[in-house]
Amino acid sequence: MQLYSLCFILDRAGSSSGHRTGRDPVSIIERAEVLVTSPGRNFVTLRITTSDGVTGLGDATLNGRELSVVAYLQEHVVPLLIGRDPQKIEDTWQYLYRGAYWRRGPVTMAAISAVDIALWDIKGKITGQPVYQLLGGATRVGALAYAHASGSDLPSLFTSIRNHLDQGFRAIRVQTGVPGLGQVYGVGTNQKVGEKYDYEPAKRSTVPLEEEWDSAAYLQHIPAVFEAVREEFGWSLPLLHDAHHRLTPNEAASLGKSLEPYRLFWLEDCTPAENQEALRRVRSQTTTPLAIGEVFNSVFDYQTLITEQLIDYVRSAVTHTGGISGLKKIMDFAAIYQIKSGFHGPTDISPVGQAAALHLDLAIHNFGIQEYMQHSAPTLEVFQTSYTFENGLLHPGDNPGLGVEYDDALAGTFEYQPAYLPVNRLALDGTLHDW
Ligand code: KDG
Ligand code: MG
Repeated sequence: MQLYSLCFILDRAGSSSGHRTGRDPVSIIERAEVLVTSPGRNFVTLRITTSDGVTGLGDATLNGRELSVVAYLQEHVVPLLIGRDPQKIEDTWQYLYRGAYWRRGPVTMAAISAVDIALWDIKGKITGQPVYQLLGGATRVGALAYAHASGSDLPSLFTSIRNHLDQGFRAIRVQTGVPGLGQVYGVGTNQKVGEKYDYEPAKRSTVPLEEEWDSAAYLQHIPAVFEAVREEFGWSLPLLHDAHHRLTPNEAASLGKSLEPYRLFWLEDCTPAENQEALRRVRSQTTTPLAIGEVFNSVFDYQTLITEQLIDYVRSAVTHTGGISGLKKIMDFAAIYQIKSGFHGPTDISPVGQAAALHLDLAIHNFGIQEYMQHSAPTLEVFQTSYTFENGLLHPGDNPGLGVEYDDALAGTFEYQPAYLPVNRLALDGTLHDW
């Protein structure tokens, strides 16, 4: 059963749009539905339908806060869409962002993202072009993807890396357990040869699971892990690592330094970056490349980081930064400072969000790498995608629009289930720690 679905159907053409930005539209937005499904994990999708019957899909999934975006869309965005010209993507973006008074924030920006992505999908279908063509066309043959490999210990980590290399990945994110700690976020346990790694969704429960954390034990352990991985897999394999915002700037600087000998592709989210100036400390101390931004939602979150070149990669998702239009603005700004993309692509970005990222990956010049965590089989039955993964590269396909179809009947069989990301507390004394 689909719990949340809302349609606004217009009865008088153009009556609710009230905007005057050019000629009368050929078609108008007639309906917008907020769809929630949970094929293994929760996804929120916006489907916009025009008066000509063209539909577009947008991803509005905000992990662990899904229903707040549902409400924002249903109560405050969908009524504004009805009667608008579906072709006016930029005007609609500005209308929802600049016109809202309350700007930015993850909920608002996820909602704007969904509208923007759906309108790009519609424009693609109206023009008969894949979205990347509308963004200027391909500037590469495919987007280099990185996989998530992990293990509680070195043998299981190596198995996981081999599994991903066997699948054709040419860049690997490496996460491991930490001696003395129990379950560590992002680390799969006891993987068998050939087994697909998928630590998501975090075990579903109505309150967040609590995990233990110890920064000193982690800082002591990680360099030895990369030394062992380099010894086993050589020096040409791009390796990435995610610190999940858990370190102080000084600890992050120390980790960056200690990882320099292993030549990482990037160190991600080394410290919480609400305080952008804190990255000056890290940057001045290490040449390990830095990636930040999966929790950011606007260009202002990056302003200091980009203008002072404190990072090397923008980690945002299309789904959380105002869609293709929002993230393209950030990437154009970043390009001036030689900062590249590394768009967020875990399984809580829906296949619609992932497809949107791939179109942008193909089109922008300052592409760096694309995260590709691979959705579960049930998710890919609900969201049928045209993107391909070959020889380590992702391609969005050449279907008009984004290239994703949504199976309503199947989606309706997966009911929303409350689920949270875990929180972590210090092993020493239980103090709640940074993500
Ligand atoms: O919703 C949060 C997850 O998407 C995030 O924790 C995964 O850190 C992550 C990553 O790099 O993909
Ligand atoms: Mg991350």
